[in-house]
Amino acid sequence: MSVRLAIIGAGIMGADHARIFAERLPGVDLRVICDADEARARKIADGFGVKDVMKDAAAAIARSDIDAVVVASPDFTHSPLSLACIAAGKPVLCEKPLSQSSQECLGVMAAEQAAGRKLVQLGFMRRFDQSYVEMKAALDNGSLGRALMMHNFHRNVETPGADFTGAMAITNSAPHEFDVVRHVLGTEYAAISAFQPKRSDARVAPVMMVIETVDGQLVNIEINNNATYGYDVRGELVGQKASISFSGLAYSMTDAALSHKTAYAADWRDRYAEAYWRQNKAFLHFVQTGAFSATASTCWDGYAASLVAEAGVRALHSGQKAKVDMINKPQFYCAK
Ligand code: ISE
Repeated sequence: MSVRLAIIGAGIMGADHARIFAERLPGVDLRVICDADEARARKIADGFGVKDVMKDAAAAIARSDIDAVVVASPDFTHSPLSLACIAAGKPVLCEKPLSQSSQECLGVMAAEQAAGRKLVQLGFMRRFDQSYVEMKAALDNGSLGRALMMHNFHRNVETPGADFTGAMAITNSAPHEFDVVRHVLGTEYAAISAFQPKRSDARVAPVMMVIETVDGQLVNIEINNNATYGYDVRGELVGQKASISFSGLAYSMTDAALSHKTAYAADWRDRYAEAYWRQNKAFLHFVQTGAFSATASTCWDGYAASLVAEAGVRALHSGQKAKVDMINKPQFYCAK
């Protein structure tokens, strides 16, 4: 039986999810594209042979011929729409972040626990990227020894708008690192510091963060939303015995004029194409079998990312190290 799917949000990520489900994942009947801007929804629907477009997300979620939902609308809608999916008993693949408010994340966690089963898979796709898969495996199989430090660079060509701020680098971009670093290290965070260098123009400067884990490891994260030259994500995990690192993906290299060149992706969709596909495949499997992926992020992970982001913004604004005070992990989220 095909999974009858609705996608809410017809922006960059809604379009990308539609393409992945329509072209790369058999077993999906993509029925509805929903967006407040109907013309935008229609454009995607026509591109992938989807019959229905809708403007009302709640009505799309409630449809009796929809089994599962993808939420790819603006960040502030993620948590209310996830709550609507939980109330309807429908699995949802919700784009990151679950919410920019840890309090709101707790509300979604409470609703999910009351429903008695996991329904929200959070779209932190980097967990499925081969670079992090290999990094985690190297740590888990003991070849690195104890993890000491993890270095992370995350650079975008430019901000989506001129109103992008340093705080937004922490709440919108850094959650990928906040999530995947916890996942790779298998730990939680204790404190965060955040700083910005000065640019010579009015564009938002990079944000440099240092996180201390509860196990005494150090993690640094550079978010540069105006790197200009390309989409570039790098990482290195330094262990007591060895270190493992990764940089961009390159399928080809050009040697010419006394130089050696590889290209950068323009944004995250190309760089993480395989990770998105693996993530969405895991979601489909979850909808079909009820088995929640052991790799995927839950609402608990969404809460953890949002809590450290809030502390990061406090640290950036105050210039002081901020503590990350988590609630105890509910038993519900302990076994996947
Ligand atoms: C964007 O919202 C994403 O989620 C991308 O994956 C990330 O690389 C980018 O920095 C964010 O702004």
